[in-house]
Amino acid sequence: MGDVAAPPVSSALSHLLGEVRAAVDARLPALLAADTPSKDPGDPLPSAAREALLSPGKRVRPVLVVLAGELFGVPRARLVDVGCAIEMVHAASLVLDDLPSMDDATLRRGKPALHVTHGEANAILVAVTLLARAFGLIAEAGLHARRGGLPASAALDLVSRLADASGLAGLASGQALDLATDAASATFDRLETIHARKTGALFVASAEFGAVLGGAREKELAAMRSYARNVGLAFQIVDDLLEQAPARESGKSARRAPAPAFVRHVGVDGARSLVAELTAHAVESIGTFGKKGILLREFALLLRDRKN
Ligand code: GRG
Repeated sequence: MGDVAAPPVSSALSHLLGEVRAAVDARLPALLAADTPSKDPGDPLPSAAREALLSPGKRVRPVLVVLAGELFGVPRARLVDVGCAIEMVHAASLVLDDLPSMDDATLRRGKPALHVTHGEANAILVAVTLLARAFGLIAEAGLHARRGGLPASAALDLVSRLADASGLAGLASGQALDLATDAASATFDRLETIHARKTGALFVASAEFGAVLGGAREKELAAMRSYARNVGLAFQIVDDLLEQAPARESGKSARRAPAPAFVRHVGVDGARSLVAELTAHAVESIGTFGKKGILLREFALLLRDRKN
């Protein structure tokens, strides 16, 4: 399968990225605060949770929710909040990933990691809070279908998919396998399983969220899943390539001994070819959508060529 040439980012995608990031950044504080019954100055959790959630991330997963949903004609207003739920699970995973017992990273998004600023116990509690809030806000949308929420059956469907992406088939399992795997002896298959769960699962859930809300048929859902699985894996490998850069560029600094990564297994050139191949597979998966898939295609190429 050949490489896919990178066009410059179209103004349509560039607009969408700007709008979705702004909408997510505007919505996250309100969605989080709904979970804050009182403002007790002695309670460190609300401000720590805000710090973890609102620090400047790329908001890639909510963008994928919107791209997938808009392909099926879902209004953006229906997609942003559920994209924020995915972003909360992602933020929780970053906080946990940085803990001394995990990657032992002191920098995240270019700033001190949450356990450095708020202590380990608060960091764990923030992750639990964000995770609970993510599920809570989707459930609430299902309880308020008539007031701009979601049909209850759709909300349940999303909750179930997010649970799958978080647990024994997703993030938590991927991280446990990652920690249990010796970087030097990791097989290709093991690396694929780790990263499909650690990173791919939330990408898949994001694409599914949009497609499910758009009433996608099973064949269309399968195409979106394949796209997201390939883009997610490629995203992780690019992440590993970027992490080889100094911490001030990648924004993250891990003290843990080398983690299992494709770059170590197949070398830098091999990893770059793998990224190109996975991206080409992703683009092929959405061929079935014809011109409607153009922004998803551009998005895959943009992530392949990203520099941060
Ligand atoms: C929260 C259910 C749950 C489990 C946590 C710790 C853990 C289990 C999983 C670790 C998952 C992890 C950190 C995977 C790496 C994924 C990745 C490529 C992160 C970087 O994502 P970006 O580039 O980050 O989107 P920004 O900062 O832009 O948001």
